Amino acid sequence: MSTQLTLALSKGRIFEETLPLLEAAGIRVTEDPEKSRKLILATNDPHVRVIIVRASDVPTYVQYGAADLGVAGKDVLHEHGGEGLYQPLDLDIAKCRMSVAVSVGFDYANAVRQGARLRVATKYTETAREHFASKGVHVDLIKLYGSMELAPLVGLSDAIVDLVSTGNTLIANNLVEVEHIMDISSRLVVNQAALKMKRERLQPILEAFERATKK
Ligand code: PRT
Ligand code: MG
Repeated sequence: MSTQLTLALSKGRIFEETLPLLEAAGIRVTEDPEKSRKLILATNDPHVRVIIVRASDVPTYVQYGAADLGVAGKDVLHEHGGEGLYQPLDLDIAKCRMSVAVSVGFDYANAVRQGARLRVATKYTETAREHFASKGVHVDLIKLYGSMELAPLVGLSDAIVDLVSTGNTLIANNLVEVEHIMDISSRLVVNQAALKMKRERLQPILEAFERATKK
């Protein structure tokens, strides 16, 4: 069986937190993405390679079959929509929460009560749209690609929708969390065609990940 498997990961926390799961499947990545500029990394298993892509691009690579499997946050999957993806496992890694935050001193509850139209800056426009629609809050969404925390400080928006982990970034920028939208962790995603065509190669990895996740 000469089938190759390609695993899509993003640098940073997802890569770091996926390593122990790979280890449980007997797979060791033999290069460090923080040191190497290579985007395709070899492993000790000649049938498995790792590609390094932006976190928000992982579902796209897997959807189109350029990667057979990948690891992506629920935040990213929710925005992508999950088309063409099989999501067999919540890996319980890279955990955080998605929240609404405003500047200290902005009376969010009152603004909502008064039916004010809120300007909300976020990278997560789909999730934000759904959240505010479900609450009946009228919003103008402003799409940003990073550093959402800055938006309320310079008057770009009244609120942000962003990920919060320790809460230190909010504190450092005089922001407060006013609503919890959802808990976030990362999931294993598998290309639906690969699941059928490469089942023999994929199955042991899925099983090892599942065992390691339950520990
Ligand atoms: O950084 P880049 O623009 O390339 O992409 P990315 O930010 O999407 O990737 P990365 O690697 O930073 O995050 C990958 C995944 O990790 C995300 O999709 C989430 O599912 C998950 N994750 C877990 C987080 C965090 N925790 C997190 N704290 N992603 C981002 N953050 C950021 C957050 O956006 C905020 O700016 O960290 C800051 C808040 O952290 P605290 O600890 O100060 O609250
Ligand atoms: Mg980041």
